[in-house]
Amino acid sequence: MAESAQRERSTSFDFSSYHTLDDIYAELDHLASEHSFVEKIQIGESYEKRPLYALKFSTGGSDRPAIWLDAGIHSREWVTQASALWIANQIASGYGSDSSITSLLDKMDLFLLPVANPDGFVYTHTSNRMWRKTRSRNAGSICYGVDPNRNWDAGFGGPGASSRPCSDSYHGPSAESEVEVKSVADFIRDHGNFKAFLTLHSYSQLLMYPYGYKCTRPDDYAELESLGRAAADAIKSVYGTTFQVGPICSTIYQASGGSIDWAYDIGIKYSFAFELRDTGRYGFLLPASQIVPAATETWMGLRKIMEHVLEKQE
Ligand code: INF
Ligand code: ZN
Repeated sequence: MAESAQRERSTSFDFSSYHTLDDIYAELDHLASEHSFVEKIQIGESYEKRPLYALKFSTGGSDRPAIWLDAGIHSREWVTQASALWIANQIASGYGSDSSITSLLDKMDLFLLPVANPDGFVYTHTSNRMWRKTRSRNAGSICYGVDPNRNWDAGFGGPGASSRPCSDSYHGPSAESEVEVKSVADFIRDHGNFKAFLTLHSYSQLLMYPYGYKCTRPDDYAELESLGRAAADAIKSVYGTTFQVGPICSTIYQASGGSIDWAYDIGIKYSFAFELRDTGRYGFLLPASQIVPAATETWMGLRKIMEHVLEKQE
């Protein structure tokens, strides 16, 4: 592993294949070492004591308004961790040459957590490719894990989550019971100046905004809907891939305890969840050949949202 990591560092990272957690973390080190404005930070650690490493992109002051982007909260959704890495490289190499990235980073910080559920991710490599949840032990049950996208303090335990530990949408014993969730929630609360919370899932090709825990429209419905449509148009402009836009509840189903609902309710207006490729042909087993295309089109949508967020700061 160390030898391949070393080789990885000396040669360029292959963004067109899926990687282990160790190789992903080695690439974070590589990006941080190559760029003065990129720093690897530790957000916390997982249930099985793995570090939660994120990249901080910051070209200036300490308390700048910030954008959050995470991937891999559901461990089997491999195209999301891979896309996050590719996007991290785009941002790192784009500062100073790409006008949109440069103007964004001249005014705002960006935090990118490529593997939000490392224990689950390792488990998909070693034991069960289709694992979705965390790997925490559930008292009184033989079943492991909590759905980290049902564990946030937003309509927690309401309709659209299961109270059964063996369910793939088990909400857990209490909100933020999962250390992976609490670590991110604490980080966001402590930072206090996030303007956008963006999270990558797969699959279905959707671009969603709150709410999932209830089926009423958010106060910023009109702005989020029009921004979502603009982002979906940007996605489509690359390869023609169509993303459906709308609130979680009416776009797919009611789902309580989700991350973007929590972010929105603490005041982070620009909270979106992306469901990347595809629509079911390969599903979670998206071929590695589609990583870069999926990441490229997603990045076009993310840029559109980030440009809007920046515009609203100025
Ligand atoms: N998404 C669904 C889920 O059950 C829907 C969703 C997405 C709910 C975003 C809330 C927020 O969590 C996925 N996609 O699992 O991978
Ligand atoms: Zn998911």
